[in-house]
Amino acid sequence: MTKSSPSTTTALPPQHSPAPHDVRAIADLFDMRGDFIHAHPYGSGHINDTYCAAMDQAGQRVRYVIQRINHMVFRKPHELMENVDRVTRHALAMLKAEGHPEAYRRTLTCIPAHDGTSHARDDDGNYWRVYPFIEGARGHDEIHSTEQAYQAARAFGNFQKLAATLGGARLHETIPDFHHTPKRLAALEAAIVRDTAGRAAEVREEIEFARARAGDCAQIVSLLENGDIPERITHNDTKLNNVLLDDATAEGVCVIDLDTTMPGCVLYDFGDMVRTATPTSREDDPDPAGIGMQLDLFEALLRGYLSSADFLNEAETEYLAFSGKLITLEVGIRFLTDYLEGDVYFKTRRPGHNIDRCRNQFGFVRVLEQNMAAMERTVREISRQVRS
Ligand code: ADP
Ligand code: GN1
Ligand code: MG
Repeated sequence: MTKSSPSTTTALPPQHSPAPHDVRAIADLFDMRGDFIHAHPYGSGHINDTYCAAMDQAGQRVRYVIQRINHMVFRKPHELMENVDRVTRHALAMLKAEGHPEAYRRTLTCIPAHDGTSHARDDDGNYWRVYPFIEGARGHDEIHSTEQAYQAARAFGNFQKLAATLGGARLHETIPDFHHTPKRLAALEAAIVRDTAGRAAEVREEIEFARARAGDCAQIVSLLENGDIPERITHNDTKLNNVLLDDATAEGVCVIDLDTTMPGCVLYDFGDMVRTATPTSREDDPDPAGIGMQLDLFEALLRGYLSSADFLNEAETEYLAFSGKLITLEVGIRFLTDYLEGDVYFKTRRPGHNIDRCRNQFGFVRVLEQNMAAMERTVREISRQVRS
């Protein structure tokens, strides 16, 4: 079964977005080698402010992504951009070394600011960066075929494989403890106590749902702590719309949104693919009652991921099925926490958006629990096939 309604990323600005920025003035801070034509808000990311800008370069129209880094979320933008710069330069060097004919379409590359650095600050203290717009490909909020699932997962696996060859110092942790699920649960408990927005009483059921799964929250973190699972460089935000698939062939062309690329655990990356690619409803569907899980897409993700991520150890392989449930639980906990805190972290486009998202995620956790045995069987079968 595949999803029916076509949907790619939308261009709607979020409800509480700041007044539109003067993107022409921002473009002027960078070495764009062109004349500004226009820009509009772009994509459906929950964190940064993203614009698609058209420039005239000596008579040729060229598009760029101009992005404001959300520095309330990423408290050290310099460190973040140092990571992005290192990872993207490394990717470009590898692509060029293998003689790839479209190296600049296969990785993000930073357009330098006039001082040669990879980002610039505006007069309001905002941090900005510019990437070439990857043409002929797009990020999807939902997918429609097993081929798309396979290709997306293969691209994220390739990204991890490439990151493993990055030399030099350990990458900065752009958000400390980003996937420390027990600490996410502790943050929820603290938000319940503060009850800043006076909403705790209306979400008792969701709070109990999360508390009942405290044991699950600790699972991967303890395997990391006891060394059964190694630390690797991971992407940490592998939702489906963070990989651009070729419009014509569905091939995973470019992994984007590198803000959380840092030391982590591969399972959270695979899990987030499961969370975003296999449900039958969207992340913010307010009615999770009818939500289902598409096992054929799970199998395709697995095949795609294992086709490139050929370095997994036994424990990593064993927890692939569980990882989808864990990150769905974690993201649901984060939406619930943000709802209690008055919607300060994730962009929201309507009142109650975060609690709708939370209910959807928790609904999907239940569905994954019901499907766990089948998913584990699939992992055993496919990993045996891939290894032999
Ligand atoms: P956020 O952190 O807010 O999710 P992203 O970096 O994921 O921001 O960008 C938001 C959206 O913009 C993406 O989902 C994708 O659709 C689009 N996008 C980002 N970078 C590019 C790019 N270089 N080329 C084409 N589209 C892009
Ligand atoms: C955010 O930036 P975006 O929209 O790709 C969030 C992820 C969540 C996701 C939930 C830095 O991802 O961690 O899983 O929303 N990114 C950050 O959709 O918090
Ligand atoms: Mg994104």
